Amino acid sequence: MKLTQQQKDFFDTFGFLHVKGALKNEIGWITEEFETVNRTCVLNSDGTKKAAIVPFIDQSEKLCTLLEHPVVEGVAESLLGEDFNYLAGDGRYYSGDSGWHSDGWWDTTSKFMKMAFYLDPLTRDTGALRVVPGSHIVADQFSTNRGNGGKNWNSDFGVHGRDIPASALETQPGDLAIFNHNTKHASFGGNSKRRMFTLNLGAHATTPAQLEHLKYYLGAHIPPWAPRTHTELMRSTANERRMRHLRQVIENEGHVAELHEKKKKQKAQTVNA
Ligand SMILES: O=C(O)CCC(=O)C(=O)O
Repeated sequence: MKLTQQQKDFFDTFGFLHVKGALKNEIGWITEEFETVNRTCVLNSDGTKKAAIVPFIDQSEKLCTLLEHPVVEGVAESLLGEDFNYLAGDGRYYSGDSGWHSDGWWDTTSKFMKMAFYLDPLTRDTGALRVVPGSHIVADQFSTNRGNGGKNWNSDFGVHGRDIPASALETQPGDLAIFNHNTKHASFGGNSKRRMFTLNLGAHATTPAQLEHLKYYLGAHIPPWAPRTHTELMRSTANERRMRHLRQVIENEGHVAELHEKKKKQKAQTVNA
């Protein structure tokens, strides 16, 4: 599935895109796999409950195939180019509101985005993803993770976060909700078991600056308990088509284990000081 030029222009201009019904015919097995992963993978190694499972689709052989699914791959290629990178993603039962934030902040050198799958029908006031159109654009009001000189969008504008002017992506299961990592997003009024999972995706890095961004991204996103971006399952079951979206990440994540080790040591030093 390829997006139209209008859809691509919409995404570049407003920083998000709602592709309705794209995976409507597949949503049965996708939801079943979501539930299975959550049933079998809910505890951290210390026995506490996980808030989110990262990476998510990597836990299920069937969900791994989403990366080469003609709809997912076609939509991602339309927005990021052919050899886009798969940068993991999370899955969880969201509970309640999630406040306004960006998923990091990137200048125009690199393009990173999130593709979100919401598995229940959602409306503006029952947890649908809200986005501030155009807030991905590099401008003083939006840059930095909080934006506008460090303002907290949930409290510093004199209105409740739910009254910040925004578009709501009122999704049905099978829709794709896609947004640039810079785009300010939030949700309000969701119940205690709002099911969703995401794919983080980035354009293939072709310049030294983009490669540096990719390495920085991996260092910041790979959780300390998983010094690799993808699971063994994701990699060992990959066909050549999927490998196109894994290879550049595999080649550029070598520094992350060392980075985690360094952070661990720094933390221990701070505790012992
Ligand atoms: O659905 C939500 O409440 C917010 C999702 C979100 O913040 C994210 O996936 O980055």
